[in-house]
Amino acid sequence: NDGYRLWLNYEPVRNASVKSEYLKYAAFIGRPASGEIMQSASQELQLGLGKLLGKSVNITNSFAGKSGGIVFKIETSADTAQPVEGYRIQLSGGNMIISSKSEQGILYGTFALLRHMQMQLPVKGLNLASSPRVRYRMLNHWDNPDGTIERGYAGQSLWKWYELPERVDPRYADYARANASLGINGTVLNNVNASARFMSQEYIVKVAAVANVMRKYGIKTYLSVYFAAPKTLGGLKTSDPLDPQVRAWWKEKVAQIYKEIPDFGGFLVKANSEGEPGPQDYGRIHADGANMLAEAFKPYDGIVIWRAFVYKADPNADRFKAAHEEFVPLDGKFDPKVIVQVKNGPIDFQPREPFSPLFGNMPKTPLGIEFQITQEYLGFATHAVYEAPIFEECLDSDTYVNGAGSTVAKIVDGSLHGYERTLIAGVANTGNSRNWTGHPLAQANWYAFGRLSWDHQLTSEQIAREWIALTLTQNPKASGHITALMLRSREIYVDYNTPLGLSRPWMGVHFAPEPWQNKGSRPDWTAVYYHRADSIGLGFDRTASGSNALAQYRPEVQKQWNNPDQTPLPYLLWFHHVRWDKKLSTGRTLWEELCTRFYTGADSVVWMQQQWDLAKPSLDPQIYTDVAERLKVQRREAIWWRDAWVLYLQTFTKQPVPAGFEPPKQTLEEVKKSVNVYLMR
Ligand code: BDP
Repeated sequence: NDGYRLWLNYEPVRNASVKSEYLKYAAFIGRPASGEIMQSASQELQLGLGKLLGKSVNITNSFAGKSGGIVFKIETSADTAQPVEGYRIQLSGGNMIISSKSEQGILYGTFALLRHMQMQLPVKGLNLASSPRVRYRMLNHWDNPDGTIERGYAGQSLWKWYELPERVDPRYADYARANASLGINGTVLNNVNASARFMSQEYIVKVAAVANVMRKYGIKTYLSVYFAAPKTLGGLKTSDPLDPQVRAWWKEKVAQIYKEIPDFGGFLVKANSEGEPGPQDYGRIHADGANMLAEAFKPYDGIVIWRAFVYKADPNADRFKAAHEEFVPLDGKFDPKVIVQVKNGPIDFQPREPFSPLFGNMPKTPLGIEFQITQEYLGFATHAVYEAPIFEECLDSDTYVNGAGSTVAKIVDGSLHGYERTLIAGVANTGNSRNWTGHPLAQANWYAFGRLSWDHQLTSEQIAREWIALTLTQNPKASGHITALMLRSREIYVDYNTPLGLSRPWMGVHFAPEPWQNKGSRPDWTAVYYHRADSIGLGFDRTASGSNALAQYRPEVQKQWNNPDQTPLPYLLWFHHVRWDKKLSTGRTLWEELCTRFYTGADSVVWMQQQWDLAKPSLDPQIYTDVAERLKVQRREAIWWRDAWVLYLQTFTKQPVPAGFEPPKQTLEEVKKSVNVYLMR
């Protein structure tokens, strides 16, 4: 098993009694006359049943009166109140019926049934029904036209622009199958730091060839746009969103795209952020830019997704506050076709962040959430970090904007403010590595993102168990060890990387420890800006005595984080500058607690190795070895992180490593040297 098949392994069902139950419904696949999505569903079912049951099952459209098969049924509003993409699977008249109002729902039901069968669950009383809670469930690829991937650690881009449109890599279809199996229904093919070339006719036809594959699996294709394209590609004098020629250019551009891609999804825009062009270059506001594009989409189904990831180069500002400051005043100013896409936290995909204070504070604007699946800040493709707890923690956070229970999830799924256009996006971790994600366990992050984008009520543990059963093993003991490893992996990483609410101990590479970095072209592009270590203590004061970023939250939330004595330890240094010798709730001083976390974090990687080894007898040898070797790298790098932090912070605390922990074997200068190797050109 080289990991290529992901969670669609379709291993033969070994439990004989379960298998004979399944075989009772394997006489035929009944598919009414249909479009291409239902054809994909029937083909997938045929493939799955073939492998699971070792039987080739025919697809037929003349199944009236027959029994013993699996039948697709399109329902009308009179039959069911379920949302369009929802499905139901039931036994009726000797058949198994997969019903939905849409072909897409049938496809999702088919994958749900295959999941059920892969897990060898019983048929008796089968009644599975599910609907997505969020409308746009999408991956954002940060893939560049030259095949590189920004913050990608699993090889080169899946999209082979130089071969398209004539050669359509078969892998595109497998990518689409994997996503559809989770309910993902949109994909942005190119990096938010976008190239204007995607707006050219040459590239539009390439994109159309990819979209033709995605369409068969109910996935819409989107593009990131370069805001200055009217100038650079169109030859206009300006890209000012209020200029009539610019507006006409975008209208024509969108029309040109729809000619080639009739179901085109829309645009994703990063504007006036990290050097990207945008409406502010012309003295306009974000809403001017977004609304101009929305106008171009008026005749079509497509949407404009405008990112709120902005922070200006102001030496006195707290970056934490930037998005809220810029976007809250724009609430109510966006066209209804615009969704504002907000990163889960206020800074940037850190191992742990409080939820973004934008959630709940723009009630008149649909806010989508953006998570990062690729492990930019989570050890690239060598550290095992199961991300579902990160997603879950944010979605479950209570913003209190409409009283208790106003969770981020309820804002994102539209139920709190009545948004109809709702969105969850994940920055993809895929590449052309044979196993798609580099680290075999990183597949679980793609899986978890997809499952949560469909249903944010699923728990991290449920999803982990499911993924393990589909992908690695169904042996209960082995599954227990791997579940334990996965569920603790994020806290372990946080402990050796950024404990107690530290953040961003990096410069540009986001790989090696650099908490000492104090030189950058702007203050918020240094590490010291974030942790603020000095002879007195550590952490960023964001209370009223500091930047007062806390004021961007509701009083109930402020109360949780305002008082350093009551702030939960995971968030402590996000909001407070704490004295080195302050006693924490654990009974240890800040310095002792930090050391405890750095050391136990790094040592816990050994525990992860043990869990993985205990599962070995039930694992495919190739996957076992791959993960075991990556865990060795993780162990070595966790010690590196620990030593870097401990030695660096000692230059402020002047205190020894607490008793019971062995002081680092290397000096700070030696660690810095070894880090510099990774930063050399
Ligand atoms: C940061 C990445 C950078 C992205 C940026 C973004 O370091 O590469 O371009 O986010 O989201 O995390 O636009």
